[in-house]
Order: sequence, then structure tokens, then C-alpha cells
Amino acid sequence: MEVCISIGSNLASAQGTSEETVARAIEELRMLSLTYCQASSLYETSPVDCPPDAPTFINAVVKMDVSQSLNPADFLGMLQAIEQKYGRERPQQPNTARTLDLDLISFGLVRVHGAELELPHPRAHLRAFVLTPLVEVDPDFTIPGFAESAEQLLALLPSDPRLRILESYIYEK
Ligand code: PH2
Ligand code: MG
Ligand code: MG
Repeated sequence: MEVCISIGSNLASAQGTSEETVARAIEELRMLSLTYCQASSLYETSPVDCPPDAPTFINAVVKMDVSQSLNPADFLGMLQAIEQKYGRERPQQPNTARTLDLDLISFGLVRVHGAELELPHPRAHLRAFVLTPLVEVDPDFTIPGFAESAEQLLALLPSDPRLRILESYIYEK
């Protein structure tokens, strides 16, 4: 089962800076993968739909395969356990600075419309901080339900003036 996960951080955790937290999250995800795990580089991105003065984000994407026996709810629980390990707090106010956010972008071709989980992620196609690292991993990736590739979807979005690839965290595929 191929899954795609967006990783974000704009607050240091007890385990380190946002860069270090995202790099560690990639290794945590790698341990959940079955035969392959493709991680993007780390990117600095402008906060989108966040409170004023929100810190810059570090974002990355992982595409990997997981056991066919997992269902999306089980896998979401595994992602939330990793978020917890890196000190994720969930204040009332939306999109406050967070140590680690692991968003499930797609889970095979599964469609889910629940209060806890929506698949594919309903805003992934509108977010350059998701599509930019995804295009690095797989430009031809299609989010279930879309005719356009990730690369084509990204071309429709305005560019982020703060977008910067972090040279020290370029991953081998
Ligand atoms: N996550 C959000 C809201 N805004 N902006 C950036 N640049 N990166 C994110 O990961 C992000 C965001 C909600 O989780
Ligand atoms: Mg998110
Ligand atoms: Mg989230």
C-alpha cells in the first residue's frame, strides 16, 4: 500500500530544532515502511493560514509503502504516536506553532470523509509546501481524484518567496 505523508514543524522540540525534528521524523517513518521509503529534501516555507508572526516552517514529504494489512485509521494512530513522541501539543487556536505535524496526504486510492480523517487530504493540492517536496520525490504522483500530476498542480500555485531548500538535509532516494 503506497502512502504519502507531509511533514511540518515550526517550533523546536525537546529533541532539537525543526530541521532536526523533521529529519528524525523521516527516520521514524522509514521504520514503518515495508520495501521502499522515498524522502524529499527539507524545505523552508512561509506559514500558510497561520496566526500573524508564525515562525517559518520546515516541510518535507515521504512516499513509502506500508503493510496491506494496515487500515488508514491504524496508520493515522501511528503517525499521531510519532507526533506525541516529539512533544506535539494541540491548543484550541488552529495552526499554532507545532513541534511536529504528520499529515496523511494519501493512503493508496482510499477515499475517507470522516471527522478524524479525510483522504486524500482535502487541501494538499492547494499547498506549495506539500507539492514542492512531493514533486522532488515523484513529479508524476497523482493525488487520488486528480487528473493533474503533482508537478502540474504545483505550476498552478503562486510561488513562495521564502521557499528555500536546506542544503544540509538533501536525502538520498
Ligand atoms: N501546516 C499547516 C498550516 N500552514 N504552512 C506551512 N508553510 N507549512 C505547514 O506545514 C503548514 C502551514 C497546518 O498543519
Ligand atoms: Mg497540517
Ligand atoms: Mg496535522
